[in-house]
Amino acid sequence: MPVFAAKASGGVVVDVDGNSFIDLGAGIAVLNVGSSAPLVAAAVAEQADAFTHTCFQVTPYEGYVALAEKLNSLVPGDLERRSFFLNSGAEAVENAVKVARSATGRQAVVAFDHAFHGRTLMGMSLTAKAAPYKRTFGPLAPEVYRLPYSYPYRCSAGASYEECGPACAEAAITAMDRQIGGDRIAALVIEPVLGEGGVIVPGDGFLQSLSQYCAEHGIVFVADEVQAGFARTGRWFASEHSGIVPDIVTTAKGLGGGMPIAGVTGRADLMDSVHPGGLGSTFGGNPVACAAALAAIEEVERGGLVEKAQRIGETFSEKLRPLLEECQPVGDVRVAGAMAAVEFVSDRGRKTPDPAAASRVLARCHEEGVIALKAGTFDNVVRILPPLVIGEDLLLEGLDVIEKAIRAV
Ligand code: PLZ
Repeated sequence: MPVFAAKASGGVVVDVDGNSFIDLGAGIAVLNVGSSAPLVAAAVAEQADAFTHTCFQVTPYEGYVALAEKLNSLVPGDLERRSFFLNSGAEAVENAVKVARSATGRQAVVAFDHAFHGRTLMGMSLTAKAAPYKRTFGPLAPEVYRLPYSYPYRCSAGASYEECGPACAEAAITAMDRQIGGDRIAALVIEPVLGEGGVIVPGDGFLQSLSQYCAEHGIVFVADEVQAGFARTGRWFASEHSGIVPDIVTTAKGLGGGMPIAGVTGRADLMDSVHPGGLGSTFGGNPVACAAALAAIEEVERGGLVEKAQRIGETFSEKLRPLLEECQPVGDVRVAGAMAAVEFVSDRGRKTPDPAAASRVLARCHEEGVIALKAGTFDNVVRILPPLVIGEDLLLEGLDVIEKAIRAV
């Protein structure tokens, strides 16, 4: 948007000309605790006053250790865990793959249709969409295999909404068995809810079957929780909805309360298997970013933001689901807690993607002062990701604008 930010708080961005915008994008799912959360702002100021950097692998500091312990206890499952920190989601995914390869002595990595995992070499190789992410940037990393993701609205196995989960899991498992070889696969990297792919919630049973296959074949199951994690979907981690226990969880975005930090939290035996000095980063787990992350976790806990995300999801469903009945270009409405999407089609029967409709809706929202985001492999999805601290009135006001824009289109 041609809008330069001057100040932001509580779900409102004020630009340099004094215009206010309702923020339903949260800086792409980063500002879960808001753009100027009091505990985060205070922790950043206090840490910056004490010291801004040492490099953890030169002279360590307590904030890093405290954050690692906190994440170890927060990720799903009752396993002994280790965490280390980097600067971006892409780096977290890269490092999860390094750990998995080193721990298993295998090379193949499995990723899924419609996935987004970052813009570094391994990140873009794991990412599904060619343009704009891979075009002109090759060659890509070898030994990356792509399998179907359960996308119930467009099930690639041709199954119904209810049957898509088991059908796509079977297709993916057959491909792992027959085309790659389960014993060659180091890691399966998957978003438990697709973010950039268009807020796609996989069908029941999909993640469970894949997780079980990984356990049986010694494959490291990496849940990329960069976008769907950190309370966004109404649980601390989106993996919890299906009851799976990932071997490694990657985090970023919401983790730092707006400061750049990413985490790799994995099973202790996998993480400890890597040789000393094999993993590292100058800035990773920067003390100011660690202080911000600890404060952001406290904001989520004190503010009841996990429950708040569930309530936002209910509001989304009430406001957006009726559009499915009433508006011809709306093909699908998806809600995962405080993560929602409206998918546009020009022909409901054929489900022909209508990217122009999504663009028109977004342009209208922007004109009316609401920030929302584009998503989807076909560029035909409007994605809504408010800060979890947003007030109910403001959220409804923003959703009214989106609803009117959809009806107008
Ligand atoms: N994994 C699941 O959603 C980042 C991309 C913004 P970084 N998504 C926003 C853009 O256009 O580059 C993302 C994600 C998932 C990894 C990443 C990568 O995180 O912090 O952007 O590197």
